[in-house]
Amino acid sequence: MSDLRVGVVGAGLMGADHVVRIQKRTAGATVSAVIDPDAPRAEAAAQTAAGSATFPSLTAAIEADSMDAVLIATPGQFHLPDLLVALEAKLPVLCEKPLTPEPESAIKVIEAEIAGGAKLIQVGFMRRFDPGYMELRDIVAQQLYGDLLALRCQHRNPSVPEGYTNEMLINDSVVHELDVVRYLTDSPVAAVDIRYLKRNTSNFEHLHEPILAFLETKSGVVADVEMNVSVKFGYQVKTEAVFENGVVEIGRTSGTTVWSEGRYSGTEHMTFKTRFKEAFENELQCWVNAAKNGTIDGPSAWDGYLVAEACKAGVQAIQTGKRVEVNYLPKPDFYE
Ligand code: ISE
Repeated sequence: MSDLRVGVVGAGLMGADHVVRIQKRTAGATVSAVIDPDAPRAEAAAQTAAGSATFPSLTAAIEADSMDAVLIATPGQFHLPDLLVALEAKLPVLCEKPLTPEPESAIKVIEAEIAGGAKLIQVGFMRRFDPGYMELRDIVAQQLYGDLLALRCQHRNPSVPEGYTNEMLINDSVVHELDVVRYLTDSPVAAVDIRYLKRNTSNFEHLHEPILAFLETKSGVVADVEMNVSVKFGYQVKTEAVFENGVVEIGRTSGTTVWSEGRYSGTEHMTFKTRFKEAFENELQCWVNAAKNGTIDGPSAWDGYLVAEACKAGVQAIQTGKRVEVNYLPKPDFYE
């Protein structure tokens, strides 16, 4: 079978990274188009994928018949129009998280996908492809250590850019836990509560962090998430799962350890690119394999919608300081 020709929309940090990943570390796929209205940026990313063409818009790239599938890696607020264009053209899509920032726009995507009659959209919640999370999900499902009681999550970033806002603590960062907690527990997030921890005054004045986000699943598991975006020492995403008969920890870095001058030290990741390297590669390979058969192999647009509802509740909780329950539409048969 010939290579899947992938068009990458958005040549920023994430898009440029995906171009290299598809080109160099994904079997059966090549980057055929890089789409970005910023021509020099598109050119720079296209340089890493020999033979790829650049386009200012997804519509222009589709008109040139330049691709078999689309990877959307623009910021979330720009996803809706491109998702609708891709669905109209019946192209398989891998859409970086979030599907869309609000439930209302996510519903439009779902309606368009259902109308087209095929599941074409996979959402880029890459943690579902991380070996640690996958193993933990199996342990939970098999009840190896009894029932799961609680999840204690740490999500720590070295720093964030000045444009990062308090709301982004939820819809850009905790968004991952809002998906992965449901993935691990197989139960939807039913309520979100936020506690502000003592403010880290070394961060930008407009940011009040770290926070503790409490995600309560319908099944009664509480996940507390330390969301901290100024730890400086590295990029760390760890989870402790507390069971009736044991505790399981995932995500501890096991890099090289050095003993010297009466001390020993290890290494920590500095970016999500290395912490989730394997997850991104697995995700891309599964998507490419599925896209060749016109289907998906990962979180669907429906999963994207559920997270959008949970994010909306989380943002309300962070703004009001109150616990907010999450309401979901009934699941359409199409996504069963
Ligand atoms: C970023 O957008 C990501 O997706 C990272 O995985 C997350 O750790 C970070 O907090 C976000 O800003």
